[in-house]
Amino acid sequence: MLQIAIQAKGRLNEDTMALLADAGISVAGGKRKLVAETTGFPMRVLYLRDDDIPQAVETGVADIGIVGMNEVAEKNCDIAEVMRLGFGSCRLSLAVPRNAGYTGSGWFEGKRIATSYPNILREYFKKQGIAADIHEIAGSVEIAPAVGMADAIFDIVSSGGTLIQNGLEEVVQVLRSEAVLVRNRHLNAEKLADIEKLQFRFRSIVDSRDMKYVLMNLPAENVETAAALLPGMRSPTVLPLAAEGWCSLHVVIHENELWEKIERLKALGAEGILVLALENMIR
Ligand code: PRT
Ligand code: ZN
Repeated sequence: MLQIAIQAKGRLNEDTMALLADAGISVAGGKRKLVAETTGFPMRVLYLRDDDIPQAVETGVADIGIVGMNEVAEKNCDIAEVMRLGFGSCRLSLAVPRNAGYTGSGWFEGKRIATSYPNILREYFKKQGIAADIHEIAGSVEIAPAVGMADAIFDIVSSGGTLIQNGLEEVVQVLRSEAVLVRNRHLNAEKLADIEKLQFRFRSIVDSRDMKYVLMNLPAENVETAAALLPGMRSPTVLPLAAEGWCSLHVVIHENELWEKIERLKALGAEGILVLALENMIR
């Protein structure tokens, strides 16, 4: 049976549990237990700290795991990325005090940088040919410059609010990250087949997340022009209406282009437009 390692508590826990639930997997019991059984898929859940997930997967304590790409990169474990999951987005960035007179990456030469991600930073500075002094600290990295522990920091940024609150300015984005499904590299065929099934469920959930199901009435003569506006779909669904010369068009549109597409469809005579949330898109 597959064993999946997920974050016990923290920023990835809620979205991970929601992804499992959407995939029809319910996890038994409270979070106090280290291991939990599931129904809806032959799988056992192992609750860990996110820092421990890459190694747990590498050593086979867990077969698969859900963790931030930043942790995978930092721990440098020999594990395989199965798929990106579209939540927990953030970046690992260098930030300096706003009044530091930052001039470019050469500024970091000889400076002290506080971080919880020393390996990624060391690698970055090596590539850039910069010799800086990396101070590994476990938490509250953003206050290090203010208390004189460092000249700059290398930390996770999402909205950027924490940096602003601490008088810091993001100057270099080194790594973009999101939650990923990872797996052990040495699994038997049965486990690999189970992972493929799981991936299929996750894929349809992730793909449908930003999509809308749109229905409208449209003059039949404009159906072909409308279909041309909607690339990416094999073909939209067109149903005749009782009213002569009209049809009903059903399409799936990405949230990012929803309003732009709707305006253009309206210009083609679309009426009675309904926009519905899409729960799942199984390809
Ligand atoms: O207890 P455990 O070790 O499991 O958890 P943790 O405390 O080490 O990690 P946790 O729960 O804070 O984060 C888990 C993962 O969430 C990270 O490894 C990232 O992959 C991802 N993630 C996404 C983030 C953020 N966004 C984020 N904003 N992790 C941390 N932050 C921090 C950031 O460092 C800053 O201090 O949140 C603060 C607010 O960020 P702003 O920019 O929005 O102000
Ligand atoms: Zn952690």
